[in-house]
Order: sequence, then C-alpha cells, then structure tokens
Amino acid sequence: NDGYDLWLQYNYIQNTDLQSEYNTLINGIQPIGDSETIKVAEKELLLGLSKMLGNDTQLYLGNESGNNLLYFGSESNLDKKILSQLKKECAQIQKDGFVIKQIQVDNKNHIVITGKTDIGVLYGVFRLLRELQTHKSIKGINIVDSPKVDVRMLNHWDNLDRTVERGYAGFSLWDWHRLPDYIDSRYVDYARANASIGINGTALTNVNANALILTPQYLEKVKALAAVFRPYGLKVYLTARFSAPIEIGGLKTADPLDPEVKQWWREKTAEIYKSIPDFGGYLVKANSEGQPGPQNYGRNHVDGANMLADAVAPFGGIVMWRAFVYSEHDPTDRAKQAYSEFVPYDGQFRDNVLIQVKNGAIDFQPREPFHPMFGAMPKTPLMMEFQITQEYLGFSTHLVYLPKLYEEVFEADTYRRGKGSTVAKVIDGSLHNKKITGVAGVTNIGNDRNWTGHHFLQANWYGFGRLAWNPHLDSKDIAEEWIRMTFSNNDNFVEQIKKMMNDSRETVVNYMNPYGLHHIFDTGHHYGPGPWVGNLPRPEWNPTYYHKADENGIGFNRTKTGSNAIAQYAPEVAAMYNNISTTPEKDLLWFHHVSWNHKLKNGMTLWDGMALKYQQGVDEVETMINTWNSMESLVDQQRFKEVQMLLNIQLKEAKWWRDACLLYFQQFSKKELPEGVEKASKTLEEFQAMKFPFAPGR
Ligand code: BDP
Repeated sequence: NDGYDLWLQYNYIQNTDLQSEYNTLINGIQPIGDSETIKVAEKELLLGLSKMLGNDTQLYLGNESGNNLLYFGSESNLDKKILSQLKKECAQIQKDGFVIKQIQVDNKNHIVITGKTDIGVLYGVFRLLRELQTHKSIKGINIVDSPKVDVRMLNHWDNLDRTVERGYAGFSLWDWHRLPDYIDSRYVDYARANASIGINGTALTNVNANALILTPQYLEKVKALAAVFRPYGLKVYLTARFSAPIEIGGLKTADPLDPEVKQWWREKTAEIYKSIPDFGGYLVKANSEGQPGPQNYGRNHVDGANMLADAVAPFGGIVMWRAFVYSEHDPTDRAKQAYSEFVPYDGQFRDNVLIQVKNGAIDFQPREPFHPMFGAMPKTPLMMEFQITQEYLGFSTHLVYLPKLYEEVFEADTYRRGKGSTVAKVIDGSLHNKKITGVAGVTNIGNDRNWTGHHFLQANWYGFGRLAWNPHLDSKDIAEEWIRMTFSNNDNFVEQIKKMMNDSRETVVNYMNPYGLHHIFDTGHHYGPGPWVGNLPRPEWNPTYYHKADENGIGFNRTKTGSNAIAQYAPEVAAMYNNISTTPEKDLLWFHHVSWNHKLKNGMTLWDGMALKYQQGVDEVETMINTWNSMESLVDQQRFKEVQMLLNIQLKEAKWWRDACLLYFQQFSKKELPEGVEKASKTLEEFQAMKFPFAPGR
C-alpha cells in the first residue's frame, strides 16, 4: 500500500455481522437525476460498496426486488412519497448540507441521501461511505449535516514551473506544460478527496503570484482543470498579481483608482468568466514581502480590494485579500502590524471581500496566540488562513497532527462580545452575523505518490477539511475517523495511534518552541534551529528579534511596558496577557521577557523548565517510535516502514533542536543543564556551521 488512496481505502469489511447488515440494508443503488455530480456520486458508491462488501458492481445496478434501495438525488428530483418522509430533516439543512435517512415506502425499506443541491447529495454519499468505512451501524440511519462555513478552500503555493513554495511533498500537481490536452487522472482523485471532506475551492497558484496565469495561454489550462473539478463541487480561484495590468496588459500603472486599470481588470475578469462560468474569484497578497499592491500608488487596501471586488461582483465572485503584511518601516513589533493596517478600515470593504488572516500574528509558528484581528472587525468578514504544509514544523518529515493546533485556535476566546466569543464563532460568522464566511489552508500536497510526503500528514489535509466544514468539531474524533478509514478499525490500533497523533502537536512545540518561543528557525528555508541568527537586513527577519535572550532572561515583552501588542486584544484578554501570573505558561515568552530564575508553576526556574521541555519533546518522539513499532503486525509493510524511517529522522531532528537551542541559550543563562537533560552531541559552533543550501520548499 503506497498510500495513494488516502482515506478512501474502502478496505474489505471482515466483520461478518457488519457485512450482513450492510448487505441487507443496501441491496441496490438508485441515482435520481443525471447531472455530472450524480454520476460521480454513483461511481464512488459503486467503488466503495463493491470494495468494502466484496460484491460485483453489477449487483447494485440491477435490483429487481425493489427493496432496500439506496436512493440519492436532490430534493427537487425526489418522488413526492419519499420527500414527504424527509420534510423535517430537509428543513434543517442549508446550502450544501445533506440528509441520510432510512425510510419506508409502500412497505419497503430504503435509505435516501438528499440535499438542496447535487453537491450536497455527493457530500452525503461520501458521508455514508464513511459510516461503512468506520464500521458504524446504519440501522435506522438518520444523519443531518450542513457546512457551517461557505468557502472551504485549499491554497496552493504552486509556481508555474511546478516548484512549490514551502512544499515538501514533491512538485506541483498541476502539469501546466501538458495542460489543457493532457488530463492527469490524479486531478480527478484530487477532486474526489476534496469532495469527500467538503472542500469546495482551490486557489491553484502561489500568493507570490505570476501574472502569466491570467494570460489566455494559461487560462485555457485553468479551464481544463476547472472542468475536471466541477462535478465535485470544487471551484477554481486564482492569485491576482496586483501589477498584472502593467506586466501583461501593457498599461503604465496598476493604480487601483485609475479608470484604465479598473477597466483592464473588468475585462480580464469577464474573459475568465466566459470560459469558467463558476470561477470563484481572486486571492491577493499585496504590499507584503515585496509583492506589488495599492500602496505603491499611494492607495490603500480598501482601494485595491474593492477595485477587484467590483470586477468579480457581476459574476458572483469574491476577493480574498490577505492581511499578512508587515512593513519594514514599523520599528516596534511585527506582531502588531496587520491589526494596525487593517482594523481601521472595518466597514469599508465591499460585501464580496473577505480579509484572509493567518491564525496568529507572526507566521504559522508551532504555537501562536490567536491573531488579535479575529473579532476586531465586526463589519468585515474575516477568513481563517491555516498552514497545512509544515514550513515551521519539521517539513513533511515530522509527524505532527495539526487539527489539534487548528482546534486550539478555534476555541480561543476573543471576548469581543463577552465570554464565549470564540474564534470559531468569528469564522463561522455567528458572532457578528456575517453574510459570507471562509477558511483557507495552505496545502501540503505535491506529486509524491502518497500526496503529502508522509502518510500521517494526509490526516492534516483530512482534518483541515473537516474543521473547515465545521470549526466546532473535536480534533480527536477527526483523528479517529481518519485512522479507521486510512489504516485500520482495530480498536487497539485506533486508541494508541489516536493518542500518538493527539499528543504530537505538543511534542513538536516542546522540542522546537517551548513556553511561547517563536521564529527561531534558520534563515530562509526554515529548516532546523537558528536562534543565533541576527544579521539579516530587516530586524524582524532575525530570530534574535523574537527571543531577545540576554543575561537577564528571554522573551518578547509585548505588555504595556513593552510593545503593548496586548492592547490589540479585548480588555479581558489584554489584562490576562499583560500580567505574567495570568498569562498561560504556553504563551509566556510570547508576551513577556522573563528572568532565567522566574519560578514556573511547577516550582522550577524558567531555565530548568525550558531545558526539560526540550528533553521532554525528544522523549515523546521516542514514545511515538515505540508506539509505532508495536503496531507492525497491524499495518502493511510499505507504510509501516516509511513511517518508521520518518519517525527516526524526527527523533534525530528533535535532538538537534534541543541541543542547538540549549547550547545557544546557555550562553546567556550561564546555568548548568538540569538533571535528566542529555548532553549535546556537537558544539554550538558545529551546529551554527550546518548549512542547507538545497533545503526544499523555497
Ligand atoms: C511565509 C513564508 C513565505 C510566504 C509568506 C506568505 O515564509 O514563503 O510567501 O509566508 O504567507 O510564511 O505570504
């Protein structure tokens, strides 16, 4: 098993009770409607049922008895007799939601999957297949579910030359050179996988955009991809390079208030919609890290975003304008910049603009407090941006179950409308009654055979999709679903692997960035530790800027006596973070510069506690290895071996992090390592001399 089939393994069900239950209750399938979407739903059912139940697909097509049929089709196509039994459930679903219900018609038992749209039906089909894959009983089944978020999308940071920025699973899936004529079957499997978890959008190109994607030559290729994705409910979005009117349009300016520029974008957009009528819209990185934007012309984010929003509005499109900005001219604290630049514009963006905000204020660190913008713009839809690819989490080598991180962010309380104003409620729109909502994930997918470079990191794609569908889900439950579908339904395996996945996020924090440390990665590629780096041209690119270690202590003072970044949070949250004794220790060094002798809650000094956290991280990777090794008999050889090798690399690298960081910080603390922390295997100088000119992902 090379992992290509992801969580859609559809393994044969050995359990005879379940076999007979499923075989009794699903005797044949009956599509209702003939759209492309209903056709792919039928195909998926035939594949899943025949593999799991060991039957010939023909069996499902020629059911003569008319009993125990599985009907699937949208409400408007259902027979009145059937529909009358689903009234209550159908009233509860919204948008692309679905109902799966066992009913009786004319004394015959049937299961019906329906929704308002055929896409909803397809989601229901995948849900039923999941019930079987995870060995749930379907007797009397009655499931009603709807997505809580409108736009659930992947962001590919894929370049036109097929390299992937921050990609660690091979090259881009999009074979631009051979498109549009050559359709890789993988495009279909990509769409299936996304539909199976409710993802309904994909931005194909890097946010550090190339204007060429908007030329006719490339749009024809995009059109071909959109055609493959359409039946699966997956809309295509593109990144819009702000200076495109100059680069490919021959204009002298890209000033968003210039009539010719506006006209150019209107025409370009109309051209796109002509060939891709369901095109989703634009994702834009502007005036960030050297990307062009409205500020180049003395304009602001509102001018830029609204200009594009007006171009897509006639077609129902949206603009996702990213808030990842930090200017080199603001000397105080990078963590404050996005908030300062965007919050004053609340209420000024068009209705079809979403501001896409990273989960934390710096940059996808192993742990960050939630971004202060969440909840702070009541009149503007804010879209969540998570990173699924592990730029700062050991690339695709380290086993880190990210839904745990996503859940922590969603559960954080902004207090913007009193206690219980969680980030999840900001994102699902319920806190401020938003008309449009979204969640984006920077994908970890490439053309590696197993898609994500590490079998376990498929779970991050899966879990991202599940949480985008419903940000209130429990990450442990998601892990369990994924394990059962991807590996095994063996209860012991499920329990132990679930625990391993669940703990893995805290483990990486422990061996990389304990107690709120952040951005101490080596330069550029971000592979491995580089806390010593302090000579880069922009201050906020340097790890030393973030940890501020000196003989007095370590950490970034963001309280009132420091950068006062805490003031960007609601008063309750600000007060909590301003005070060292109420700041959760996991965020300690994010908000405070703390003495090496500071007493932690466990009675240890900060230095001892920190050193022991690094050690704990290493020990936990050893535990992961032991857990995995004990599961050998329950996993196919290929996946077992590949995961085992990766875990061994993870252990090596966890030790590297521990040793390099502790040796470096020890120069300032001037203290011995506490008992229990292993001695470093190299000197600090040796660690500092390690260079990785060809580290992937840049
Ligand atoms: C940083 C990455 C960089 C991205 C940037 C972004 O290092 O490659 O272009 O974020 O999100 O995390 O725009």
